[in-house]
Amino acid sequence: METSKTFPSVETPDEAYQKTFKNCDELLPTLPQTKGWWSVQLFQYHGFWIHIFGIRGSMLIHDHFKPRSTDIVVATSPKCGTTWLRALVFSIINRASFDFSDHPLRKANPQDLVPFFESIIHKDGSTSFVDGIPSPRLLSTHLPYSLFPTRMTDDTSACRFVYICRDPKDVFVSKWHFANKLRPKELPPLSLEETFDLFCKGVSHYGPFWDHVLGYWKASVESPKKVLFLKYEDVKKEPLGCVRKVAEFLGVPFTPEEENKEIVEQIVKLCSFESMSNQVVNKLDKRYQQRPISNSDFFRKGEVGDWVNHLSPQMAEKLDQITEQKLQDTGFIFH
Ligand code: PAP
Repeated sequence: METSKTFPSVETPDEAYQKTFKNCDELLPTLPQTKGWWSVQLFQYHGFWIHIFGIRGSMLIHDHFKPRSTDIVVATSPKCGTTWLRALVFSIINRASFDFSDHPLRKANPQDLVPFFESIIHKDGSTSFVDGIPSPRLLSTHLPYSLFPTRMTDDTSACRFVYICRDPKDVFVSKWHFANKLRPKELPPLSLEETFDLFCKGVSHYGPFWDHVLGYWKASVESPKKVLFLKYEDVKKEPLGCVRKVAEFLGVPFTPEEENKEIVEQIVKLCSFESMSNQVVNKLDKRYQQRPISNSDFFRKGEVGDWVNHLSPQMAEKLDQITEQKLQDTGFIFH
């Protein structure tokens, strides 16, 4: 007893890290729960439906992550263009380091080049892995903006977020296809109608979708130097302009020499759906990857407006109405 008074026990970083795991385990049973679209359970955490991994990741980031001014976080609600934005940001930041004909994006899926933040923060049972990534660190997340600690989101810290959103009708269709791929074969397939109902109620991974979008939208209006807000449809329509905008936002605008060498055009081409979905690495099946999800599952159609092939006019109208209502007085519109 006397000894501990004289020499108060100092927590090692790993002990503190384990404490967060414990706190998370204690918290989970107290949260509202529901079945996810595939096998994982979702918990309602600070207003969002998130699986255990995401909540634990968020708590670890909150308690232990040491941001750097050079950190870049690619943020999305699932199926809004995560894979595409990861590829674009990676190639913008590393454009001087690689030849386009022998580029890392031709050998690796973007998720291996821009790792999932709430997942790698778990790696190796301490923060050593994430601390060891050289600057500038490129990280990807599905976490809502409100779940990041203020040391990352307040204006004084220079770490930046690039967010992409997408028409919820296309997001829903993309998510539904993806969930059916991931769903264990023993379970019946998810019907479009049943899943649509859940999506409208906000019950989907990292949902409600609209709250996720609005969190980043408001932050981008309040802090335009911290959060860049993009739309999938705009990037499809004006990819060159969007790539220039991202580079400028990240403090690495294209020089006249780079423009002359058509570097922007090469980035757009390399990251296009056609190019990426045809790379051998992105055709790999999960059986070869030791992962629950295949690289190929991240490439389906890559189009704007595919919802017309799946949703009835009534379903589309319902989603549009919810969107209009949720976005009322926010200054944000999808189109
Ligand atoms: P994630 O959030 O689960 O990581 P994400 O990459 O956002 O997934 O979603 C995949 C969607 O982006 C798919 O849309 P679809 O189902 O409507 O087809 C996928 O086809 C599309 N996608 C992937 N890569 C690209 C790309 N390079 N350009 C445009 N769309 C893409």
